[in-house]
Amino acid sequence: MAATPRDDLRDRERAHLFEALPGQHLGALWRVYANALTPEPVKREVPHRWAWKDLRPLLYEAARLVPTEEAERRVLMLLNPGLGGEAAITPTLYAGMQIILPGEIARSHRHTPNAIRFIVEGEGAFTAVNGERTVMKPGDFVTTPTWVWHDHGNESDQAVVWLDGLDLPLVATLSSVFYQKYPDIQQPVSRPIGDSSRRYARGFSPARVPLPRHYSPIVNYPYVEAREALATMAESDHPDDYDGYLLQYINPLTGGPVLPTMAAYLQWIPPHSTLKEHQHTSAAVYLGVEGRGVITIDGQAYAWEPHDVIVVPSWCRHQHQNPGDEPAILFSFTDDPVIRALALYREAD
Ligand code: 1HN
Repeated sequence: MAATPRDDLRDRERAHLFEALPGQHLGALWRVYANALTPEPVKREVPHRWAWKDLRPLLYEAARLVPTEEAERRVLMLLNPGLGGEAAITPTLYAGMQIILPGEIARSHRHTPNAIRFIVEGEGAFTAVNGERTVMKPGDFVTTPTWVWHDHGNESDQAVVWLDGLDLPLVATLSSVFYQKYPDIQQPVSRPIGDSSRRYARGFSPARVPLPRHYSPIVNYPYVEAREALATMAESDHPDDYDGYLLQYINPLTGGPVLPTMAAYLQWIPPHSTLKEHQHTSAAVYLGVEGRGVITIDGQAYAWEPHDVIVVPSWCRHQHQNPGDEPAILFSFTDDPVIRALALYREAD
């Protein structure tokens, strides 16, 4: 049908309207509706692997060139290639590799983002959390919850490297980042080594004292203990279809995740196994610990070795494989508690 003069007039008036909107910080929903409401998640973040053999030399070079006096934390951030250089590995999670040399101190501070660490190599550095120092070994899992004073030091004779995981992108999106420096470089030691484990990690908890329950009171979950739990499961249980043997680090006060925003796991993929593929709305950051394996993400295979990091974004189909003769052990942290708290958790196979 030919356009009538009336249609022409309306088109010109519409064009005027659309031009007037941006100047008033207004927008026409109907023109972007299909972008905003998609049948399934549309994401900027992509799957990616950071190979330890490529990352390691750059981290040690950073350690040689930049002292901790210049860098409050000497960290190479793992930047998701889809997120345009934002300090984020997914829209909710941050990850980085931190190195601390013998004699160095990473000064004391506190912030609202929660943090976890998983020790990659080297032994004998400590993290101090609320007056308690914990000396860290490879495979140890350490928590520094929201707003607790924390600093690191290395009184050993070797470099120590760990993976940092934070909920910083989420906390920043929620406009809730607060940060303070401790008045001194290090916080004073006010509790003995092992204090929190002896109080909380053995099936007891001090009674008649108010305890914050939204995060785990345990500072260090030693690798030997987590590995022993997994080996015990692998000896007696049937593996899970998707995750093999999956052990969660828990807050003993609730039985739930260690932190309000992040869950952490150690996982055992049995030798010669191909697990089932699935997808879910929580995102995961994996770190190879022992053995070798493959994570296939949306059809692309990412082989991993110890200390490689692989990100599986939300709603990506993924599948674990261990073609080798030895168990393949992976550490991971996820934003699962956030997704579940908001009733957004979905899973499909
Ligand atoms: C932080 O405080 C640490 O305490 C590591 O070791 C990484 C990344 C962003 C913001 C704060 C640490 C961090 C961080």
